[in-house]
Amino acid sequence: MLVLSEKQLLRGTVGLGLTLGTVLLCSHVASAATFGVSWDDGSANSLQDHLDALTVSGPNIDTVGGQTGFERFTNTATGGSVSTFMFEIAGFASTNKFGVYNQSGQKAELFGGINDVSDQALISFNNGDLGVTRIPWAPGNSTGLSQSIYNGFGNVFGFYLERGDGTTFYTEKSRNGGYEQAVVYQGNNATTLQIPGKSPGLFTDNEFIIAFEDLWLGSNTDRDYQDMVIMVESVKPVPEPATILGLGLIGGALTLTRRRKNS
Ligand SMILES: [Ca+2]
Ligand SMILES: [Ca+2]
Ligand SMILES: [Ca+2]
Repeated sequence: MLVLSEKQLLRGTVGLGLTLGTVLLCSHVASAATFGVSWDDGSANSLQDHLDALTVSGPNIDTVGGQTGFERFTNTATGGSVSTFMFEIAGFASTNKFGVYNQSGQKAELFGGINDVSDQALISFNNGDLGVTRIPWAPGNSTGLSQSIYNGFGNVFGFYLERGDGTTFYTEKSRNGGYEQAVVYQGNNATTLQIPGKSPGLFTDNEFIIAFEDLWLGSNTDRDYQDMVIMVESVKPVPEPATILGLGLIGGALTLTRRRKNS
């Protein structure tokens, strides 16, 4: 009879976990968002064009190959996170809103129609409660400083875009009828970006760019993904389904081995 040691079994399941993870990752990449020609004068208005225009040095952000697929996030040790408004190129620009939502769908607005480039929102995570401070900065409008507290919001969240007609899209595909309405890029510690009004700075790996498409992909849409583009820092992606599956397999295998040893 073949008896595997815990170490051998663990090694085997890690391999299996990695294989499954790779398969899931591949299928994920295959289903990554594809871009269409923007209806906002498409020739020089792609998400790629606009990110390139903010790139001071280092490699350009790859809007196709750089998609992470991250859907949900949580806080890091500071208990705070700054979001900076980059750009929005959309017919709905004056009425679109952007914010974070929790697992039960509660929304906390970070930016509204009044906001524009360089404006910032500071999120504070306070042991289950969420505070948001919205700060307008030049260039653009200079009014609208405001603060809100969301009790019991929690600290696991995704990002949403809400249109003036109430239609809302989420970073979680499952909430959009399976369609990817947002693309998410992670900093590479190599590209220096300058958002108008801000000092140039390195796009570090605790920073993410969230770029939304505000027309549903299940219907007529231009898929330009530059309808609302925000940079967020000091947040951490929560484990992807592939990681959870892999850890579950390892945990299950260890329990099985221990039971065998005990009996
Ligand atoms: Ca657009
Ligand atoms: Ca501004
Ligand atoms: Ca669009």
